[in-house]
Amino acid sequence: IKFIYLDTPFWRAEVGRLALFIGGIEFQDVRITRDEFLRSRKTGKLDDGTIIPFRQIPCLNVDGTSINQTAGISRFCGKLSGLYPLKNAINAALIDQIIDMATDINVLLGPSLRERNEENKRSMRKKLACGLLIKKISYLEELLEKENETWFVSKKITIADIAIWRLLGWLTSGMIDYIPTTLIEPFPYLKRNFLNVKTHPKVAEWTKKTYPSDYADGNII
Ligand SMILES: N[C@@H](CCC(=O)N[C@@H](CS)C(=O)NCC(=O)O)C(=O)O
Repeated sequence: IKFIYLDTPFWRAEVGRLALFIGGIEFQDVRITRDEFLRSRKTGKLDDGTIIPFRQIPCLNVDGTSINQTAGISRFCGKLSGLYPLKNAINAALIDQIIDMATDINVLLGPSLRERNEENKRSMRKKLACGLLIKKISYLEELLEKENETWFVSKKITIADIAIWRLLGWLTSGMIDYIPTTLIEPFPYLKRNFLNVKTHPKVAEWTKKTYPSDYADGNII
């Protein structure tokens, strides 16, 4: 298995990479440069010829077959590693709704990530941070609070928890200007979920071996 993405701990890639790592599944952690990514967007291939079907990343290559789309890749890696149910359809759907919510939240940021005018960017992000973005995050808090739960589904870590951990880590990292690092301060359940993922022994082992010690994993304490 080859897992293809940029050299960053972005949620779209970390869900699959970490699931494989936690499950002890051997894989090649292929981290391409931005230049190679831009070339692949034109050609539909990496420099070594690996196909990128939708010219997007992450991309998984399994025995020569290339697969795009974060949610499907995450499920595939989760199934191999025991972090996504093989038989329990309801729990599977409950995990799916979280992964798709991570996508929705990510997509909310899209326009401001592409905006070049600093003032426009500031006003778009300020609006998000006290509008739709915080609303959607509060719905995630509601899910955990309603069940008085630490984990999103099935009382143990799944790909849903990993996705939200990295997404919130990214949002609160201070790397996205005008999105406050205190964004999830009002949400005790999400904070507990975040810290539980972060301190999970295999997650801690992965971040220690993969990233520098000053890696921006989010400002949640
Ligand atoms: N729907 C895709 C979107 C992935 C995506 O937006 N990836 C970015 C890099 S983080 C990308 O490849 N953008 C180029 C494009 O969408 O054409 C997924 O869920 O994986």
